[in-house]
Amino acid sequence: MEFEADQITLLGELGEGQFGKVYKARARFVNDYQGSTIVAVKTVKAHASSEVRDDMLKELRMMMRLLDPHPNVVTLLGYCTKSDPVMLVVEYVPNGDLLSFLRKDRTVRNVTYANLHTESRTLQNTDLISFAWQVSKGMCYLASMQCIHRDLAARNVLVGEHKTCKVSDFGLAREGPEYKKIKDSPLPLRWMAPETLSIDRLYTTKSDVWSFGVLLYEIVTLGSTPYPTMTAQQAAEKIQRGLKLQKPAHCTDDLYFIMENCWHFLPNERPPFSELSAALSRLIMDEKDHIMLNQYDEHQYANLERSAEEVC
Ligand code: ACK
Repeated sequence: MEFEADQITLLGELGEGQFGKVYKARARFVNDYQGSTIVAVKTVKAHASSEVRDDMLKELRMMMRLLDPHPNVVTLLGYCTKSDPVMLVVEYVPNGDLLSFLRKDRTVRNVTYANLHTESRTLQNTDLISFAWQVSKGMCYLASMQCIHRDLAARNVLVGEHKTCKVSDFGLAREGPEYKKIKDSPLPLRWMAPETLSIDRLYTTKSDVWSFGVLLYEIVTLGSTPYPTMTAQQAAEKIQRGLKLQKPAHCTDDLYFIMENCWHFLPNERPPFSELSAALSRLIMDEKDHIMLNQYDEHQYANLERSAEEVC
């Protein structure tokens, strides 16, 4: 649905996205509803290059191909291409990105333990496995629509009401089944599969599965940076030579098995998202905790800010 610029009232800045600022906004007449609704509006930077504008339009085109809304994928509500800057109007997801959500829990955890275990305020084992399960369902849907995300990571998942996870940021997404990258641009090296890091830069749904394994690691470690002792370049070189993330001490072998399966060197050996989703739902049903948060040692897991070194 094309919006006129005067149908959108920007209410405040949510943050800086891939292309430019993201705003909370009020939109009139969304989905034939004669009223207004709160939305998120993604804009392109004022003096963005034509390449950045093109990327935003590519994200828009990709989202338009996702015909049915899925509870675990951020829904496109409309766009405003006549305005300057161009705006993408998506559903508003109130609790921010999953990476910050997980890291915030570390702080709450420290405070609540100091205040005699008020566990209800912190994330529990089932919350975390449910996050992973929900993302796997969102990815299952994207894969079924032949959409390769290419930047799946906790920072690109949003958390909604009732701890609902929604896959977001399709800025790098491309139509599948296979996509070969032509030119260099910023790359999320620590999340990338060996075949994507290689000279071929090959992206498939199976390279999204690799990134999903890294996202699982982020969830289990409450948002730590993968391979924190290495620069992104060092990690990239080692991943191509077979390096995998080690099992966090506070997660079960069963859960690590799921993660590790995502990191088969040969893409076709990696499970499809449907299988990952089924395996995670079995863990949710399990009586036992697969992430033993009482044994979680924050000091083992560093949080590095993303930096220019991610760019190659
Ligand atoms: O962690 P955040 O609050 O969640 O900060 C980032 C920022 O914009 C830049 O991406 C937020 N954001 C992005 N898309 C949405 C959305 N659909 N609803 C709410 N916040 C969003 C994101």
